[in-house]
Amino acid sequence: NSTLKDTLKDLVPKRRTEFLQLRKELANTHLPDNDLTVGSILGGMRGLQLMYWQSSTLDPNLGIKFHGYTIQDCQKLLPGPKNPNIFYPEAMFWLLLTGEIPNSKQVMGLTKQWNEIVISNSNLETSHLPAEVNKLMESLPSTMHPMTQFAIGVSSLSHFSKFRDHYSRGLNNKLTMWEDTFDDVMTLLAFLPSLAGKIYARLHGSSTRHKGNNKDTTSLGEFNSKADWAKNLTSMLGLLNKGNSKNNDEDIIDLIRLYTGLHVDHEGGNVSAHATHLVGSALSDPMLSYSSGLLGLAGPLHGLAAQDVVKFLLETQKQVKDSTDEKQLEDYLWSILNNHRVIPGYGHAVLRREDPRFTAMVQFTKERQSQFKDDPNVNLMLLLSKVAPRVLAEYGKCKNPHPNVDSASGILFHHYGLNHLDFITVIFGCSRAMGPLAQLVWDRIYGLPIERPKSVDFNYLKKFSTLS
Ligand code: AMX
Repeated sequence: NSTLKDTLKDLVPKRRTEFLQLRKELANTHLPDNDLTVGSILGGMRGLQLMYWQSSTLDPNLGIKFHGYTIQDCQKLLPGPKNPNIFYPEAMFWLLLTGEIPNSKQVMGLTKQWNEIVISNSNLETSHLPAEVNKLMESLPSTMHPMTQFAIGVSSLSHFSKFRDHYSRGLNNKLTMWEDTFDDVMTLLAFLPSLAGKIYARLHGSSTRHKGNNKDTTSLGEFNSKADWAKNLTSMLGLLNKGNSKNNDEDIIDLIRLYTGLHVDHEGGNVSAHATHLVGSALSDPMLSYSSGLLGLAGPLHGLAAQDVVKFLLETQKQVKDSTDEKQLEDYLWSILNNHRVIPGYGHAVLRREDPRFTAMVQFTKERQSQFKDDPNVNLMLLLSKVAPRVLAEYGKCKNPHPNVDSASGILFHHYGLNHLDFITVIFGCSRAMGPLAQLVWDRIYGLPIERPKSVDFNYLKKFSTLS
């Protein structure tokens, strides 16, 4: 009379032991007619060149390159506000799609197009979202994780997908469907700041309307049809005019511009990009495709690490008597590792050096030292980036002991008043949309096929091992 779970529980110890034995025994074994080893099939396909990606490649030692341009190149070459090293994310999207560095006029034109999409497709009486999406978002429990709300909001925009509509009516064909994909991608990117603003406002439980009428819960700040995408995102999160004289509005906008410009793409194999590409390969529309990417970004080993890092830093402040003392920090890190937990914000599946995106975020703090010098959490983040690699290298397990992309960003948002830590990954999701969605346009241009790898089962693998 045992239940399904009890039956499974009985099976687990034997099956797990067999599986681990098989994985060890066959690590270097090639299956018939297969160039891959069993080790790579069972090891997350690490390092296998299995995908085509148009816009970016990740060099384990140099970091990400967008059409050959490093992050430093982009900081120098892409149009942005006057402030050094800052560029508009719109400029990065242009580069991702075309491989060309746009000029300022082209970037301003793109911003204008996105803002017009928002204005002309929203019911401005209630929000800067289509009325149906706004209604749906209002119906979600405000306690639901922001990333779940975000993925629901993005998939609901599929209701307005030109690609889906034309496909169902037989109006597009293989040669032209990239254009509908492109138009949907523009719609989706245009609405991301309003959607993020909506979710953030609802987290606060109360909110004000953009025109001062507080019966609606649109966003905590204004949408400005003349502002760039990142400025509107910052504003709609209510991060402007916080009244703290030390924190200049222009700096927080620049942080969001830099962050959302840098996190757009990290070649194709990471979970959010791969999920978008995989789902898109079934000709699901861009909204459904990217919604699946967001659900992957919501995993703690991927994008959620950003919020985990901030929680970890705040917890470290509580647990360690003096967080400026390297020895105390080292001991604390060892206690984490000895409890079989990971140190969030360190390590990477592909990179084998400090993440250049982390370097760029740290550079941002150095350029504004007077603002950050008295923030104990930012100082802890900086000190940990020296201590943790030493500890992780001695620990000896992880292939890359250096800080990754998520190590610095969250605590900088926190510094500027973003106080709902669960929300941090939503900002990552606004940025990450650009790379996988640019790829989706190219998937359609090239007519790439549906992805359908072959899988193998336990009984088949067993034949090649001593378990048979
Ligand atoms: N702390 C403790 N242990 C770590 C570690 C860390 N920061 N990074 C890796 N390890 C461990 C792994 O858990 C693994 O242990 P196991 O053999 O017991 O399973 C071992 O070291 C080998 O791992 P690896 O080959 O170096 O890394 P991976 O490709 O399996 O995983 C990653 C990569 C990012 C998931 C891992 O480094 C990790 O968990 N880091 C902490 C979470 C994090 O910062 N994620 C954000 C990544 C960036 C992003 O996608 N946003």
